[in-house]
Amino acid sequence: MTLFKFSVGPWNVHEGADAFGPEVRSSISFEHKIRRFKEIGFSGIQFHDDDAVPDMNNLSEEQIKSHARDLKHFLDTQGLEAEFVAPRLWMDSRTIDGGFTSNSASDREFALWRALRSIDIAKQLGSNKLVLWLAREGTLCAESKDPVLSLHRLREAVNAILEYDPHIKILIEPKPNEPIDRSFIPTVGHVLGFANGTKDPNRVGALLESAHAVLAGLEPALEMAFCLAHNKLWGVHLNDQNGLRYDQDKSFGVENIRSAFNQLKVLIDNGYGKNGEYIGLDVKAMRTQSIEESFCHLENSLKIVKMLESKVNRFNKNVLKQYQETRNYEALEMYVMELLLGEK
Ligand code: XLS
Ligand code: MG
Repeated sequence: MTLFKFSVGPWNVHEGADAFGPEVRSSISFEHKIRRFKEIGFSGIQFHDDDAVPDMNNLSEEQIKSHARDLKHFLDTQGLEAEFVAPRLWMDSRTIDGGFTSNSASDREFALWRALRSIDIAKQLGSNKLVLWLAREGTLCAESKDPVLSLHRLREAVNAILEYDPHIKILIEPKPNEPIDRSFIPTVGHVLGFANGTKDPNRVGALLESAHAVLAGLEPALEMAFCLAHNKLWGVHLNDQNGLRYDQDKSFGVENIRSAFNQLKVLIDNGYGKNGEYIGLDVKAMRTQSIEESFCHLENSLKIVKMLESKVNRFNKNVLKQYQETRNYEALEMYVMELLLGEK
């Protein structure tokens, strides 16, 4: 039996706003969320920089660090650790047109400032992982940015981040679209290619989110496999997604249980977690959910992970071998179906 460590972010319990309607639940305090996460079975917390240090734009670098130290103390008292910090480069008026790839030099400077402060925060929290979800690093109007220049700008920013701290590892979380129309780094294949052009490719890897791979028309399990084959799968965000629609962040496995099974299978078969990697969940409650039930999607996702983990452990390698030898993949497929449907 594997002993995965699980992580989650405060944004995964939210007030229910979507692109077409305002908030429908009142806010739950940060401390309450963190305590509930622990009770539910999480041991790691994922942070955006301003989840960790609210109002950081108006604080000095020293104040930011000191706030982060207080947070570390709180996490310690709860027996939790910080998995990573990610600069939130999509909410500020200075990142409307992207951060690192904005056409405006002062906007790019702001984006780098936030990334470096995220490292300061991560270090105070005892983490060496910086996640870059490149939310607006792409275009709304295809001709608005020079795509080659933009990738050079992104590389410059990543190099500056690598230089700032010799121990920091950068996990790029790709997504093909939303909130932008087209992303400059849409898949983990792009991440790994891009990593090779940076100053220290050994410190630039990937975080794969299931839904983001589906949005790119790809199979999340194979995207994970691609990174694992390169020793570059440093984080995962398990969730689910109904095809090429808006980003749904559904509970893990609720749309495509076979794909969810294969995601866990590739992680377990390849020893994911042995270097301390977390199984992160990036799921959101439906808008219809009441505030009293606004942690259900997290409990459900964890339960589904564990149920599928036991299916992976029951997957019979001898049966597999036999069907591989006879090339009877119809039988293999039926075996998997029966396993998933509880007949094996
Ligand atoms: C959004 C992303 C985001 C990142 C963290 O689509 O998944 O939640 O995981 O910045
Ligand atoms: Mg994510």
